[in-house]
Amino acid sequence: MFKRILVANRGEIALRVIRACRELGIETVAIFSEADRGAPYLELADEAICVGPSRAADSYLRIDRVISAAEIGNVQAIHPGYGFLSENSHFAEVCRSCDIGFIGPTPEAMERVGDKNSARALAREAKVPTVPGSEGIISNEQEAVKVAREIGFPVLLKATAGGGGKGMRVAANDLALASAWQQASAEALAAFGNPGIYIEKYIERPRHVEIQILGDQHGNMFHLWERDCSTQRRHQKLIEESPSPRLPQATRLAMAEAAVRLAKTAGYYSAGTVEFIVDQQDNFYFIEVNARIQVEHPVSEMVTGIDLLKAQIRVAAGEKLDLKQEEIIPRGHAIECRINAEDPAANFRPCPGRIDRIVAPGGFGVRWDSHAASGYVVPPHYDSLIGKLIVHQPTRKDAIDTMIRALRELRVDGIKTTAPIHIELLQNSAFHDAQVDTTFVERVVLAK
Ligand code: MV4
Repeated sequence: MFKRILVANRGEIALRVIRACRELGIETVAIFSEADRGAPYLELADEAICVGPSRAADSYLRIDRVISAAEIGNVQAIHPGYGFLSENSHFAEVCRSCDIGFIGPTPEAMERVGDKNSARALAREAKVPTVPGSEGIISNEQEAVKVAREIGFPVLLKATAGGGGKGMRVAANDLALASAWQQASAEALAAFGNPGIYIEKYIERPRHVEIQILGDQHGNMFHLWERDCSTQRRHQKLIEESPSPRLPQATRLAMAEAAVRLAKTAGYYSAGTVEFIVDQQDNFYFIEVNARIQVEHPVSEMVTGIDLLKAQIRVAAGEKLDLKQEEIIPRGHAIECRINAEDPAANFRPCPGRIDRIVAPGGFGVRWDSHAASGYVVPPHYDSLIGKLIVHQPTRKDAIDTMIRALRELRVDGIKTTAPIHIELLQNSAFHDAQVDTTFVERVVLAK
Protein backbone atom coordinates (compact mmCIF):
# COMPACT_ATOMS: atom_id res chain seq x y z
CA MET A 1 0.00 0.00 0.00
CA PHE A 2 1.05 3.61 -0.60
CA LYS A 3 2.61 5.40 2.38
CA ARG A 4 2.01 8.92 1.11
CA ILE A 5 -0.30 10.38 -1.57
CA LEU A 6 -0.49 13.77 -3.28
CA VAL A 7 -4.02 15.15 -3.49
CA ALA A 8 -4.02 17.01 -6.84
CA ASN A 9 -7.29 18.83 -6.31
CA ARG A 10 -9.08 21.28 -4.04
CA GLY A 11 -12.27 21.77 -2.07
CA GLU A 12 -14.66 19.03 -1.08
CA ILE A 13 -13.07 16.27 -3.18
CA ALA A 14 -9.61 17.04 -1.79
CA LEU A 15 -11.12 16.66 1.69
CA ARG A 16 -12.88 13.41 0.64
CA VAL A 17 -9.53 11.96 -0.52
CA ILE A 18 -7.72 13.16 2.64
CA ARG A 19 -10.39 11.49 4.81
CA ALA A 20 -10.14 8.18 2.93
CA CYS A 21 -6.34 8.25 3.19
CA ARG A 22 -6.49 8.96 6.91
CA GLU A 23 -8.65 5.87 7.42
CA LEU A 24 -6.26 3.78 5.31
CA GLY A 25 -3.25 5.01 7.31
CA ILE A 26 -1.85 6.86 4.29
CA GLU A 27 -0.21 10.27 4.70
CA THR A 28 -1.39 13.08 2.44
CA VAL A 29 0.25 16.01 0.73
CA ALA A 30 -2.27 18.63 -0.35
CA ILE A 31 -1.62 21.22 -3.04
CA PHE A 32 -3.15 24.68 -3.09
CA SER A 33 -3.24 27.81 -5.23
CA GLU A 34 -2.87 31.34 -3.83
CA ALA A 35 -6.68 31.59 -3.72
CA ASP A 36 -6.90 28.51 -1.51
CA ARG A 37 -4.02 29.39 0.82
CA GLY A 38 -5.16 28.97 4.42
CA ALA A 39 -8.33 27.03 3.55
CA PRO A 40 -9.35 24.98 6.60
CA TYR A 41 -9.39 21.56 4.86
CA LEU A 42 -5.66 21.91 4.11
CA GLU A 43 -4.94 21.53 7.82
CA LEU A 44 -6.22 17.95 7.67
CA ALA A 45 -3.43 16.99 5.26
CA ASP A 46 0.01 16.12 6.60
CA GLU A 47 1.65 18.71 4.37
CA ALA A 48 0.43 21.39 1.95
CA ILE A 49 2.40 22.80 -0.98
CA CYS A 50 1.57 25.90 -3.02
CA VAL A 51 1.52 25.21 -6.76
CA GLY A 52 0.93 28.72 -8.05
CA PRO A 53 -1.43 31.62 -8.66
CA SER A 54 -5.21 31.55 -8.29
CA ARG A 55 -6.04 30.80 -11.93
CA ALA A 56 -6.39 27.04 -12.34
CA ALA A 57 -4.41 27.19 -15.60
CA ASP A 58 -1.46 28.53 -13.55
CA SER A 59 -1.75 26.07 -10.64
CA TYR A 60 -4.05 22.98 -10.45
CA LEU A 61 -3.76 22.42 -14.21
CA ARG A 62 0.03 22.81 -14.39
CA ILE A 63 1.45 19.29 -14.82
CA ASP A 64 5.02 20.47 -14.18
CA ARG A 65 4.07 22.14 -10.89
CA VAL A 66 1.92 19.25 -9.68
CA ILE A 67 4.71 16.76 -10.46
CA SER A 68 7.25 19.02 -8.69
CA ALA A 69 4.99 19.03 -5.62
CA ALA A 70 4.81 15.24 -5.78
CA GLU A 71 8.62 15.03 -5.90
CA ILE A 72 9.08 17.54 -3.07
CA GLY A 73 6.34 15.87 -1.04
CA ASN A 74 7.95 12.46 -1.57
CA VAL A 75 4.70 10.67 -2.47
CA GLN A 76 4.21 7.32 -4.20
CA ALA A 77 0.95 8.22 -5.91
CA ILE A 78 -1.31 11.08 -6.99
CA HIS A 79 -5.08 11.25 -6.60
CA PRO A 80 -6.44 13.62 -9.27
CA GLY A 81 -10.03 13.94 -7.91
CA TYR A 82 -12.48 15.13 -10.58
CA GLY A 83 -12.06 17.94 -13.12
CA PHE A 84 -8.59 19.54 -13.47
CA LEU A 85 -6.09 16.82 -14.56
CA SER A 86 -8.28 13.83 -13.69
CA GLU A 87 -9.02 12.75 -17.28
CA ASN A 88 -5.82 13.99 -18.87
CA SER A 89 -4.10 10.90 -20.28
CA HIS A 90 -0.89 12.85 -20.86
CA PHE A 91 -0.77 13.62 -17.12
CA ALA A 92 -1.31 9.93 -16.29
CA GLU A 93 1.54 9.11 -18.67
CA VAL A 94 3.85 11.71 -17.05
CA CYS A 95 3.07 10.15 -13.65
CA ARG A 96 4.03 6.74 -15.04
CA SER A 97 7.31 8.02 -16.51
CA CYS A 98 8.14 9.66 -13.16
CA ASP A 99 7.36 6.37 -11.40
CA ILE A 100 4.50 7.96 -9.48
CA GLY A 101 1.28 5.97 -9.18
CA PHE A 102 -1.80 7.51 -10.81
CA ILE A 103 -5.01 6.74 -8.93
CA GLY A 104 -7.19 6.06 -11.93
CA PRO A 105 -7.15 4.00 -15.12
CA THR A 106 -4.10 3.58 -17.37
CA PRO A 107 -3.42 6.34 -19.92
CA GLU A 108 -4.22 3.84 -22.69
CA ALA A 109 -7.66 2.98 -21.29
CA MET A 110 -8.30 6.67 -20.66
CA GLU A 111 -7.57 7.45 -24.31
CA ARG A 112 -9.75 4.62 -25.59
CA VAL A 113 -12.78 5.90 -23.68
CA GLY A 114 -11.90 9.62 -23.75
CA ASP A 115 -12.38 9.98 -27.48
CA LYS A 116 -16.19 9.74 -27.82
CA ASN A 117 -16.15 8.25 -31.31
CA SER A 118 -13.64 5.60 -30.22
CA ALA A 119 -15.76 4.91 -27.10
CA ARG A 120 -18.79 4.40 -29.38
CA ALA A 121 -16.80 1.90 -31.45
CA LEU A 122 -15.78 0.09 -28.26
CA ALA A 123 -19.43 -0.03 -27.17
CA ARG A 124 -20.48 -1.57 -30.48
CA GLU A 125 -17.66 -4.11 -30.14
CA ALA A 126 -18.90 -4.96 -26.60
CA LYS A 127 -22.50 -5.31 -27.87
CA VAL A 128 -23.56 -2.30 -25.81
CA PRO A 129 -26.47 -0.37 -27.38
CA THR A 130 -25.39 2.96 -28.91
CA VAL A 131 -27.62 5.72 -30.28
CA PRO A 132 -28.31 5.10 -34.01
CA GLY A 133 -25.89 7.30 -35.95
CA SER A 134 -22.66 7.51 -37.90
CA GLU A 135 -20.09 4.70 -37.88
CA GLY A 136 -17.29 7.18 -37.34
CA ILE A 137 -16.17 10.78 -37.86
CA ILE A 138 -18.07 12.68 -40.56
CA SER A 139 -15.72 13.91 -43.30
CA ASN A 140 -18.04 16.12 -45.37
CA GLU A 141 -21.52 17.61 -45.67
CA GLN A 142 -22.70 14.95 -48.11
CA GLU A 143 -21.83 12.20 -45.64
CA ALA A 144 -23.62 14.05 -42.82
CA VAL A 145 -26.78 14.33 -44.92
CA LYS A 146 -26.58 10.67 -45.98
CA VAL A 147 -26.33 9.45 -42.36
CA ALA A 148 -29.09 11.81 -41.17
CA ARG A 149 -31.50 10.68 -43.90
CA GLU A 150 -30.84 7.06 -42.95
CA ILE A 151 -31.49 7.50 -39.21
CA GLY A 152 -34.07 10.28 -39.61
CA PHE A 153 -34.17 13.86 -38.34
CA PRO A 154 -33.71 15.47 -35.88
CA VAL A 155 -30.06 14.53 -35.39
CA LEU A 156 -27.45 15.63 -32.88
CA LEU A 157 -23.89 16.56 -33.88
CA LYS A 158 -21.32 15.80 -31.22
CA ALA A 159 -17.60 16.60 -30.98
CA THR A 160 -15.53 13.44 -30.52
CA ALA A 161 -13.21 15.36 -28.17
CA GLY A 162 -16.14 17.02 -26.37
CA GLY A 163 -18.28 15.65 -23.59
CA GLY A 164 -20.57 16.94 -20.90
CA GLY A 165 -22.68 18.59 -23.59
CA LYS A 166 -19.95 20.88 -24.92
CA GLY A 167 -20.09 21.50 -28.67
CA MET A 168 -23.40 19.68 -29.38
CA ARG A 169 -25.81 20.90 -32.08
CA VAL A 170 -29.27 19.73 -33.10
CA ALA A 171 -30.23 19.76 -36.78
CA ALA A 172 -33.78 19.25 -38.07
CA ASN A 173 -33.24 19.12 -41.84
CA ASP A 174 -30.67 18.85 -44.67
CA LEU A 175 -30.05 22.58 -44.96
CA ALA A 176 -29.59 23.17 -41.21
CA LEU A 177 -27.37 20.09 -41.00
CA ALA A 178 -24.86 21.26 -43.61
CA SER A 179 -24.17 24.54 -41.83
CA ALA A 180 -24.38 22.95 -38.36
CA TRP A 181 -21.68 20.45 -39.34
CA GLN A 182 -19.36 23.24 -40.55
CA GLN A 183 -19.92 25.31 -37.42
CA ALA A 184 -19.66 22.38 -35.01
CA SER A 185 -16.42 21.20 -36.59
CA ALA A 186 -14.85 24.67 -36.48
CA GLU A 187 -15.97 25.10 -32.87
CA ALA A 188 -14.61 21.70 -31.86
CA LEU A 189 -11.25 22.54 -33.44
CA ALA A 190 -11.09 25.85 -31.58
CA ALA A 191 -12.28 24.40 -28.23
CA PHE A 192 -10.60 20.97 -28.18
CA GLY A 193 -7.97 21.12 -30.92
CA ASN A 194 -9.86 18.32 -32.68
CA PRO A 195 -12.48 19.02 -35.37
CA GLY A 196 -13.94 15.47 -35.38
CA ILE A 197 -17.76 15.36 -35.35
CA TYR A 198 -20.05 12.33 -35.27
CA ILE A 199 -23.81 12.13 -35.64
CA GLU A 200 -26.50 10.56 -33.48
CA LYS A 201 -30.26 10.43 -33.68
CA TYR A 202 -31.57 13.13 -31.34
CA ILE A 203 -33.40 11.50 -28.42
CA GLU A 204 -36.11 13.82 -27.10
CA ARG A 205 -36.48 14.36 -23.34
CA PRO A 206 -34.17 11.54 -22.27
CA ARG A 207 -33.34 10.53 -18.73
CA HIS A 208 -29.67 10.45 -17.77
CA VAL A 209 -28.77 7.19 -16.06
CA GLU A 210 -25.17 6.23 -15.33
CA ILE A 211 -23.61 3.03 -14.03
CA GLN A 212 -20.84 3.18 -11.41
CA ILE A 213 -18.12 0.66 -12.19
CA LEU A 214 -15.16 -0.48 -10.12
CA GLY A 215 -12.39 -2.80 -11.23
CA ASP A 216 -8.97 -3.98 -10.08
CA GLN A 217 -5.75 -4.74 -11.97
CA HIS A 218 -6.42 -8.49 -11.79
CA GLY A 219 -9.31 -8.58 -14.27
CA ASN A 220 -12.15 -8.18 -11.75
CA MET A 221 -14.78 -5.65 -12.81
CA PHE A 222 -17.94 -4.91 -10.85
CA HIS A 223 -20.83 -2.48 -11.08
CA LEU A 224 -22.41 -0.60 -8.17
CA TRP A 225 -25.73 -0.13 -9.95
CA GLU A 226 -27.00 3.16 -11.29
CA ARG A 227 -27.49 6.81 -10.50
CA ASP A 228 -30.19 8.93 -12.09
CA CYS A 229 -28.83 12.40 -12.87
CA SER A 230 -31.71 13.75 -14.94
CA THR A 231 -32.27 16.71 -12.59
CA GLN A 232 -29.76 19.04 -14.21
CA ARG A 233 -29.63 22.53 -15.64
CA ARG A 234 -27.44 23.38 -18.63
CA HIS A 235 -25.43 20.17 -18.11
CA GLN A 236 -24.80 21.03 -14.45
CA LYS A 237 -26.27 18.30 -12.29
CA LEU A 238 -28.34 19.48 -9.35
CA ILE A 239 -29.76 16.28 -7.84
CA GLU A 240 -28.58 12.68 -8.23
CA GLU A 241 -30.29 9.62 -6.84
CA SER A 242 -30.06 5.86 -6.72
CA PRO A 243 -31.91 3.70 -7.63
CA SER A 244 -33.25 5.41 -10.75
CA PRO A 245 -36.99 5.73 -10.15
CA ARG A 246 -39.32 3.96 -12.60
CA LEU A 247 -36.51 2.07 -14.33
CA PRO A 248 -37.65 -1.51 -15.04
CA GLN A 249 -35.50 -4.07 -13.19
CA ALA A 250 -34.63 -5.89 -16.43
CA THR A 251 -33.42 -2.60 -17.98
CA ARG A 252 -31.38 -1.74 -14.87
CA LEU A 253 -29.66 -5.13 -14.97
CA ALA A 254 -29.05 -4.97 -18.73
CA MET A 255 -27.47 -1.51 -18.39
CA ALA A 256 -25.25 -2.58 -15.51
CA GLU A 257 -24.05 -5.65 -17.40
CA ALA A 258 -23.49 -3.58 -20.54
CA ALA A 259 -21.32 -1.15 -18.55
CA VAL A 260 -19.15 -3.97 -17.22
CA ARG A 261 -18.73 -5.45 -20.74
CA LEU A 262 -17.69 -2.06 -22.08
CA ALA A 263 -15.16 -1.52 -19.28
CA LYS A 264 -13.64 -4.97 -19.82
CA THR A 265 -13.43 -4.40 -23.59
CA ALA A 266 -11.62 -1.10 -22.94
CA GLY A 267 -9.11 -2.72 -20.56
CA TYR A 268 -10.37 -0.33 -17.91
CA TYR A 269 -9.74 -0.61 -14.19
CA SER A 270 -10.29 1.72 -11.19
CA ALA A 271 -13.55 3.57 -10.54
CA GLY A 272 -15.45 4.95 -13.51
CA THR A 273 -18.87 5.78 -14.83
CA VAL A 274 -20.62 4.59 -17.97
CA GLU A 275 -23.27 7.13 -19.01
CA PHE A 276 -26.46 6.24 -20.81
CA ILE A 277 -29.51 8.11 -21.96
CA VAL A 278 -32.86 6.37 -21.53
CA ASP A 279 -35.69 7.28 -23.90
CA GLN A 280 -39.40 7.53 -23.10
CA GLN A 281 -39.89 3.85 -23.98
CA ASP A 282 -37.08 2.81 -21.56
CA ASN A 283 -34.62 1.99 -24.35
CA PHE A 284 -31.09 2.76 -23.19
CA TYR A 285 -28.15 3.98 -25.24
CA PHE A 286 -24.50 4.38 -24.29
CA ILE A 287 -23.25 7.97 -24.58
CA GLU A 288 -19.89 8.33 -22.84
CA VAL A 289 -17.49 7.13 -20.14
CA ASN A 290 -16.23 9.27 -17.27
CA ALA A 291 -12.77 7.97 -16.40
CA ARG A 292 -12.67 9.45 -12.90
CA ILE A 293 -14.36 9.46 -9.53
CA GLN A 294 -17.44 11.66 -9.90
CA VAL A 295 -19.01 14.36 -7.76
CA GLU A 296 -22.07 12.15 -7.17
CA HIS A 297 -20.17 9.01 -6.09
CA PRO A 298 -21.57 9.17 -2.49
CA VAL A 299 -25.03 8.19 -3.76
CA SER A 300 -23.63 4.81 -4.87
CA GLU A 301 -21.61 4.50 -1.67
CA MET A 302 -24.75 4.90 0.44
CA VAL A 303 -26.85 2.31 -1.41
CA THR A 304 -24.05 -0.29 -1.70
CA GLY A 305 -22.08 0.37 1.49
CA ILE A 306 -18.83 0.44 -0.50
CA ASP A 307 -16.33 3.25 0.12
CA LEU A 308 -15.39 4.09 -3.47
CA LEU A 309 -12.44 6.30 -2.53
CA LYS A 310 -10.79 3.64 -0.41
CA ALA A 311 -11.47 1.02 -3.08
CA GLN A 312 -10.05 3.26 -5.79
CA ILE A 313 -6.85 3.83 -3.79
CA ARG A 314 -6.50 0.13 -2.98
CA VAL A 315 -6.86 -1.02 -6.59
CA ALA A 316 -4.37 1.62 -7.73
CA ALA A 317 -1.87 0.06 -5.30
CA GLY A 318 -2.50 -3.32 -6.97
CA GLU A 319 -4.80 -4.87 -4.38
CA LYS A 320 -7.48 -7.33 -5.44
CA LEU A 321 -11.10 -6.37 -4.82
CA ASP A 322 -12.53 -8.77 -2.27
CA LEU A 323 -16.06 -8.49 -3.69
CA LYS A 324 -18.67 -10.63 -5.39
CA GLN A 325 -21.17 -9.04 -7.76
CA GLU A 326 -24.07 -10.90 -6.10
CA GLU A 327 -23.06 -9.33 -2.79
CA ILE A 328 -23.28 -5.77 -4.11
CA ILE A 329 -26.91 -5.33 -3.19
CA PRO A 330 -28.50 -1.90 -3.39
CA ARG A 331 -30.25 -1.04 -0.12
CA GLY A 332 -32.76 1.76 0.26
CA HIS A 333 -32.71 5.05 -1.59
CA ALA A 334 -30.03 7.74 -1.65
CA ILE A 335 -30.31 11.33 -2.92
CA GLU A 336 -27.61 13.96 -3.27
CA CYS A 337 -28.18 17.70 -3.62
CA ARG A 338 -25.28 19.82 -4.82
CA ILE A 339 -25.05 22.99 -2.75
CA ASN A 340 -23.44 25.67 -4.89
CA ALA A 341 -22.50 29.25 -4.04
CA GLU A 342 -24.95 30.53 -6.64
CA ASP A 343 -28.14 32.58 -6.59
CA PRO A 344 -30.95 30.50 -8.13
CA ALA A 345 -33.15 33.62 -8.15
CA ALA A 346 -30.63 35.42 -10.38
CA ASN A 347 -30.13 32.85 -13.14
CA PHE A 348 -27.73 30.82 -10.96
CA ARG A 349 -25.19 33.64 -10.90
CA PRO A 350 -22.07 32.57 -8.93
CA CYS A 351 -21.95 34.09 -5.42
CA PRO A 352 -18.41 33.76 -4.13
CA GLY A 353 -17.53 35.47 -0.87
CA ARG A 354 -17.27 35.02 2.87
CA ILE A 355 -19.43 32.47 4.66
CA ASP A 356 -20.04 34.30 7.92
CA ARG A 357 -21.58 31.26 9.55
CA ILE A 358 -22.43 27.76 8.42
CA VAL A 359 -24.52 25.20 10.30
CA ALA A 360 -24.37 21.75 8.76
CA PRO A 361 -27.40 19.45 8.91
CA GLY A 362 -27.20 16.07 10.61
CA GLY A 363 -29.32 13.32 12.05
CA PHE A 364 -30.34 9.87 10.88
CA GLY A 365 -29.42 9.11 7.27
CA VAL A 366 -27.76 12.46 6.60
CA ARG A 367 -24.23 12.98 5.23
CA TRP A 368 -22.64 16.39 4.60
CA ASP A 369 -19.50 16.33 2.43
CA SER A 370 -18.08 19.83 2.47
CA HIS A 371 -14.87 21.76 2.90
CA ALA A 372 -16.76 24.90 3.90
CA ALA A 373 -16.63 26.31 7.44
CA SER A 374 -17.70 29.48 9.23
CA GLY A 375 -15.38 32.27 8.06
CA TYR A 376 -14.40 30.38 4.90
CA VAL A 377 -14.17 32.56 1.79
CA VAL A 378 -15.46 30.90 -1.39
CA PRO A 379 -12.97 31.95 -4.06
CA PRO A 380 -14.34 33.19 -7.41
CA HIS A 381 -11.84 31.23 -9.50
CA TYR A 382 -13.25 27.69 -9.42
CA ASP A 383 -16.55 25.83 -9.64
CA SER A 384 -19.05 26.98 -7.05
CA LEU A 385 -19.68 23.66 -5.24
CA ILE A 386 -19.46 24.28 -1.49
CA GLY A 387 -20.94 21.03 -0.27
CA LYS A 388 -22.93 17.93 -1.06
CA LEU A 389 -25.89 16.94 1.05
CA ILE A 390 -26.56 13.22 0.82
CA VAL A 391 -29.38 11.30 2.47
CA HIS A 392 -30.03 7.57 2.71
CA GLN A 393 -33.38 6.12 3.71
CA PRO A 394 -35.36 2.93 3.11
CA THR A 395 -37.64 4.45 0.46
CA ARG A 396 -37.56 7.30 -2.06
CA LYS A 397 -40.41 9.04 -0.23
CA ASP A 398 -38.48 8.92 3.08
CA ALA A 399 -35.32 10.11 1.34
CA ILE A 400 -37.16 13.12 -0.13
CA ASP A 401 -38.64 13.99 3.31
CA THR A 402 -35.25 13.68 5.01
CA MET A 403 -33.59 15.79 2.32
CA ILE A 404 -36.14 18.58 2.67
CA ARG A 405 -35.71 18.50 6.46
CA ALA A 406 -31.90 18.58 6.12
CA LEU A 407 -31.98 21.38 3.53
CA ARG A 408 -34.06 23.48 5.93
CA GLU A 409 -31.53 22.77 8.68
CA LEU A 410 -28.60 23.89 6.56
CA ARG A 411 -27.70 27.49 7.29
CA VAL A 412 -25.24 29.41 5.19
CA ASP A 413 -24.97 33.09 6.14
CA GLY A 414 -23.13 35.60 3.99
CA ILE A 415 -23.60 34.12 0.52
CA LYS A 416 -26.49 32.81 -1.58
CA THR A 417 -26.72 29.06 -2.21
CA THR A 418 -28.76 26.68 -4.33
CA ALA A 419 -30.43 25.14 -1.23
CA PRO A 420 -33.78 26.96 -1.81
CA ILE A 421 -34.15 25.68 -5.38
CA HIS A 422 -33.54 22.14 -4.14
CA ILE A 423 -36.44 22.43 -1.68
CA GLU A 424 -38.61 23.65 -4.53
CA LEU A 425 -37.56 20.85 -6.89
CA LEU A 426 -38.06 18.17 -4.21
CA GLN A 427 -41.55 19.50 -3.42
CA ASN A 428 -42.57 19.50 -7.07
CA SER A 429 -45.24 16.90 -7.83
CA ALA A 430 -43.43 15.79 -11.01
CA PHE A 431 -40.37 14.99 -8.90
CA HIS A 432 -42.50 13.07 -6.41
CA ASP A 433 -44.06 11.09 -9.25
CA ALA A 434 -40.58 10.56 -10.73
CA GLN A 435 -41.70 12.24 -13.94
CA VAL A 436 -38.23 13.66 -14.35
CA ASP A 437 -36.23 13.91 -17.54
CA THR A 438 -33.35 16.21 -18.51
CA THR A 439 -35.81 19.07 -19.25
CA PHE A 440 -37.42 18.98 -15.77
CA VAL A 441 -35.45 21.82 -14.14
CA GLU A 442 -35.95 24.21 -17.06
CA ARG A 443 -39.68 23.47 -16.99
CA VAL A 444 -39.95 24.08 -13.20
CA VAL A 445 -37.66 27.12 -13.10
CA LEU A 446 -39.33 28.72 -16.12
CA ALA A 447 -42.81 28.07 -14.71
CA LYS A 448 -42.11 30.36 -11.75
C1 MV4 B 1 -27.87 13.21 -26.28
C2 MV4 B 1 -29.15 13.73 -26.07
C3 MV4 B 1 -30.15 13.36 -26.95
N1 MV4 B 1 -29.87 12.54 -27.97
N2 MV4 B 1 -27.64 12.38 -27.31
C4 MV4 B 1 -25.63 15.88 -23.07
C5 MV4 B 1 -24.36 15.64 -22.34
C6 MV4 B 1 -23.67 14.54 -23.02
N3 MV4 B 1 -23.07 13.67 -22.07
C7 MV4 B 1 -24.74 13.86 -23.82
N4 MV4 B 1 -25.90 14.68 -23.77
C8 MV4 B 1 -27.01 14.39 -24.46
N5 MV4 B 1 -26.84 13.52 -25.49
C9 MV4 B 1 -28.64 12.07 -28.14
N6 MV4 B 1 -28.38 11.28 -29.17
C10 MV4 B 1 -29.37 14.57 -24.99
C11 MV4 B 1 -28.28 14.91 -24.18
C12 MV4 B 1 -28.58 15.80 -23.10
C13 MV4 B 1 -28.35 15.43 -21.80
C14 MV4 B 1 -27.84 14.18 -21.46
C15 MV4 B 1 -27.61 13.85 -20.16
C16 MV4 B 1 -27.92 14.75 -19.15
C17 MV4 B 1 -28.41 15.97 -19.46
C18 MV4 B 1 -28.64 16.34 -20.78
C19 MV4 B 1 -29.17 17.58 -21.07
C20 MV4 B 1 -29.39 17.94 -22.36
C21 MV4 B 1 -29.08 17.05 -23.38
